[in-house]
Amino acid sequence: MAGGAIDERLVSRAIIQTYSEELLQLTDFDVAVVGAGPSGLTAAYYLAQGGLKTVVFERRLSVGGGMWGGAMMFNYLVFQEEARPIFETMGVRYREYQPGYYVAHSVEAVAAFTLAACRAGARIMNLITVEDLVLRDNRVAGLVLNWTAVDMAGMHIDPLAVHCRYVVDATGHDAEVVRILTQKNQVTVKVPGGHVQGEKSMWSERGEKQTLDHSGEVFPGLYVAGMAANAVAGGYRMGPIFGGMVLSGKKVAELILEAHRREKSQTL
Ligand code: 48F
Repeated sequence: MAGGAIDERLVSRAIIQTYSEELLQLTDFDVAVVGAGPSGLTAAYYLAQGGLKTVVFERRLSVGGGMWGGAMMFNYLVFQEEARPIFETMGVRYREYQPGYYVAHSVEAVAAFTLAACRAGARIMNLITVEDLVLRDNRVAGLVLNWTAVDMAGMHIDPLAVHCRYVVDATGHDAEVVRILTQKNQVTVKVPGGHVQGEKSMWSERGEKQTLDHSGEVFPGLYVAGMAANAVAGGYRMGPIFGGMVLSGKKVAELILEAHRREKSQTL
């Protein structure tokens, strides 16, 4: 490049070609994580770290979900002792507030979790909304995607389908993927009641425990993490404590890695 001259056609080609090549790689992969909040980013980090081809689909322009604003826009996160190793792994700086309670800046946390997931090898595709699932033989086999802009504009433009072996619903309070599954297919999921129960009012201690207890597979190939896990099973809201979110993401990643190992050893 001579004297700082910029060829904007080259810039355009670089963007279009690189994105398209990446997209072509993503028609078939191991795990889709829906939602780039704390639970989804954590799951993506551990899944990619474990060697699975992992893609995160995030509807919004920004990743981080409910992490950015802390609580009521006081942008600090609180987490408890059990989650400290995860914040350490992601490289988030924090300080102890009281024994067993830690605080970290929410913007630093979003940046660190996102970078850790990317560096572990997870692909993060923002501006994409998951609007449906692909099912085969009573198992989740992929996702149906559209641009969020198409969705927002209410334009009738058909989506695209991608195939993968496992899906993580990390869509937060609405548990969107599980709702779509049960509403469109008249199937039940593995929680009392068989469908999304919706979260109860706030009780942090119980909510944190329930989130972790309920994180896991709810339908063949479909796992729930974070607030989605809590909402599906009707757990208590836990409010602005983030340990349960990240522990949930890690737990789901470990369950999927284990399931993948089992499946591989059966096919050998
Ligand atoms: O809401 P969110 O941060 O979920 P989370 O990981 O964490 C919850 C906490 O942030 C907080 C809390 C903890 O005390 O209560 O709320 O469970 O992130 C969910 C992400 O999923 C995206 C959404 O934009 C957000 O960034 N999302 C939701 N539905 C879809 C989606 C969809 N259909 N397709 C793609 N992304």
